[in-house]
Amino acid sequence: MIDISNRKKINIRDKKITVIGLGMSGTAAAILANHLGARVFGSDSSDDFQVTDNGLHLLKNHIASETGLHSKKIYDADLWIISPGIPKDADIIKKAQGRGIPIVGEIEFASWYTDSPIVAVTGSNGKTTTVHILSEMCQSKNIQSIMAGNMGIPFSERVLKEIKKPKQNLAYILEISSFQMEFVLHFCPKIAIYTNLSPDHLDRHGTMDEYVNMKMKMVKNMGDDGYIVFNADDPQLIMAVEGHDSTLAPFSMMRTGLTYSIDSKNINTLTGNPLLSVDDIALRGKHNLSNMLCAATSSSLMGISDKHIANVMKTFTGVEHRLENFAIIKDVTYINDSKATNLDSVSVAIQSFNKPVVLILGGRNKGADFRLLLPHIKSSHVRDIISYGEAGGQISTAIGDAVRSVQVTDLNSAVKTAQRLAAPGDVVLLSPGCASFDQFANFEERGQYFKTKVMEMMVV
Ligand code: UMA
Ligand code: ADP
Repeated sequence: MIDISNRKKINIRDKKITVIGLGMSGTAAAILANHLGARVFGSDSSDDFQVTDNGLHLLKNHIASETGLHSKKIYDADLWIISPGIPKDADIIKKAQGRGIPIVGEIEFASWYTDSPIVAVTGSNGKTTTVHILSEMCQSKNIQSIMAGNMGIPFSERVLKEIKKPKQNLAYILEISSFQMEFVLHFCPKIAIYTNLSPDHLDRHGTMDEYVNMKMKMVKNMGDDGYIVFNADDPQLIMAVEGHDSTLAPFSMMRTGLTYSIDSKNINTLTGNPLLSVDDIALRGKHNLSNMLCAATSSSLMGISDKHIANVMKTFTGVEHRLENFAIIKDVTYINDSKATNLDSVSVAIQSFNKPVVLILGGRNKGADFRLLLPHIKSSHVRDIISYGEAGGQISTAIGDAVRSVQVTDLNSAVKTAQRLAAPGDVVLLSPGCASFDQFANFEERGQYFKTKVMEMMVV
């Protein structure tokens, strides 16, 4: 076995490493471990096209792998690196633990091989948006910011790049999910950021407490030289960060006396000087204002000037699949919010419109109770709800007769129904509140499909 108790002394050369899961992160971790001289074996129980293709890619890099099963060979290892998609209570994990094999997640593994500062962003919603804003803000004369993590670029891939071409001024802006924190040991960001906390991924974590525990593992190794940037409008977060050794750097939409604060017109600096007018911020929505404050507070800790922060606020226009306004057809506005996979993100989406909304909800439920949406729906301009997919029945039952609703089988039928129900001036909003996996490979594919189906209507 490899002794992983001291991060600085971990040596994987000639050691046997099994990588479990050959998605994006497993594949990148296998290539990094191979580059560092380990004898790597990749294993994935699936034989789908992408996984098989990744196995072939490893083969080209002289890395052995298997797909479609986990054979006994996986236990012949000094260390396991696991992908975020594999839950810590999986049978294979328990067996490996029983045999004394040390297990680390892909983020933990990659973090051993860089000394560049890490800014780690987590939260239930707004992670990807904040990571993108923050990365733009940090990109400056003294810092080259590198995005990675849950936003879709494996950390291992970026670290390997750094190993091959070292640079002095790198800073990693990592998006971190609760899944990625299940197996961390030494991971220690310089700045840890919490955007907000609300129920999510309860199908995996079981309880809200367990979900929050995973999120808080991100700061467990940080000391008094670290900073925790957190949303001070979120009571659960205030409690969660209380008493930590690191310096607390709150951001808030309501409080004053912070690095940045908001009044009715402007975002102001700590000294009370206006940074910019709220109307000059390109990205719409109150939740995005919160994301901006979060990124600005963090950038300021990274030594970025107010002027540069304000410039990014003026020019950043958002990330695809997040309240993406992509078409106006016959005076109906179509919004793709496919990344809204929990109820909190649906709630902020529907509060963002002051026109009648035809809302499309559906997909695979991640353990949410859709009745919690009712008060938000009632206080919004939602006029119709179209539910579809695996969770369609549950959604339809939860909505009852709160607003007009109709259940259909799939997203294609949902688009056609929305087109029929929408009148000029309306908004058709795909903000599904569910995972995509019942009918799509991921939320990106679902969003693209939605946009394609809507655009096809233009030519009919
Ligand atoms: N598998 C096994 N054995 C098992 C169980 C699973 O071999 O017992 C295999 C599966 O067949 C699969 C692989 O393990 O091929 C698991 O891969 P993965 O799901 O970890 O997928 P990756 O492609 O590595 O993507 C992961 C993140 N996926 C998840 O957390 C589910 C990606 O986040 C992330 O972008 C990527 O790493 C980058 O490093 C996606 C996500 O949905 C976008 N994240 C969740 C979210 O944002 O809500 C947390
Ligand atoms: P994450 O990476 O945490 O999933 P994203 O930035 O991808 O966050 O946004 C996911 C969904 O949440 C989108 O529908 C987006 O409109 C919504 N959202 C973004 N920021 C926030 C926020 N601060 N609070 C609530 N919802 C948000």
